[in-house]
Amino acid sequence: MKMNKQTFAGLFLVIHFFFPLAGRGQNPIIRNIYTADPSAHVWSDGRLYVYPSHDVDPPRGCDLMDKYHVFSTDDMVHWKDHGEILNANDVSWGRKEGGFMWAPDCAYKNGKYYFYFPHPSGTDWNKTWKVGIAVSTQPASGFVSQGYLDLGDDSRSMIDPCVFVDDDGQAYFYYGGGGRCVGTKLKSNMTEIAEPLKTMEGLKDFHEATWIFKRNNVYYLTYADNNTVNGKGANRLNYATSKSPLGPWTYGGVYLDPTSCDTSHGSVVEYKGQWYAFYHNSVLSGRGNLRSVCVDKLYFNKDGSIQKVVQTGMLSQ
Ligand code: FUB
Repeated sequence: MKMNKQTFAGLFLVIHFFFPLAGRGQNPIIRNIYTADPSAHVWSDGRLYVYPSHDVDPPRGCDLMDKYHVFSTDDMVHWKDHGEILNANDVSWGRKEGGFMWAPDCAYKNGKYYFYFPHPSGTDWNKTWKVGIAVSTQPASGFVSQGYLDLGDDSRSMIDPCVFVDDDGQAYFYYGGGGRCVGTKLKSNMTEIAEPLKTMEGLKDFHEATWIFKRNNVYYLTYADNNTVNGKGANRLNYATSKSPLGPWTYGGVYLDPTSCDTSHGSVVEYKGQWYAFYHNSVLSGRGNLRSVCVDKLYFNKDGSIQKVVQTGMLSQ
């Protein structure tokens, strides 16, 4: 079929109206809004979904982060922005001033997607954290805020929930703060913990950003440390391994060097036979609190140890 310029332009607009593209493969992969703290999952429709948090321009620390978008791809090149799935205004129990929608995660069980997000319930945000839950039957729309996990008093300074569903269907919940990472089993309703929270032993210099994945029957726990360079935050991503999802863990080392942000936060996932490390940097904005999600290939050595990720996103600095 022959196309004149007008037909081509019309087709381009129609395609982009129905399939808005957030990025086209080069790091940072998401360029239409600022995003951080990517949690990546592959769901049964064969697409890879990223659940990040959203940095607001101009930033005030991480205070103004007020909503979540979801992104997906089927080729690691073209990224679709599915739009906003949850806003601080939707959270009935949340602090009245809003903001502080920090690093989330999503899990799938029995036909439902469970979206877990840290959010304070009070004005004194740093002492009132809770882990909210929103549920949907779709991976990137229709989420309805449901309340929060009952995690006891300990939870008030804990952030960055991570939910890992093992091959046998058992789900595990993790989060952290104050130098401590804790985890436990979730009940099959995905909204209650089944046992008391347990400290994850064996981690070195844990700060935040827990992520769990499994490879060759080995569990990996990745997290951000407290690293500084010249007195400035320059967190790195570390990993530890275990034969059990709740540890004890054997420290493995740093797999992602500082990314140009003071914070670091990532996830690791296998897609179409290749392992990937998701993380954020600040190369688009030049500002540590206006972050952008990146992805690079991740490689393992024969003994299961993780090779240092080559950050191709840094090339565009
Ligand atoms: O994005 C807000 C907070 O910064 C996250 O919860 C932490 O992991 C850090 O990336």
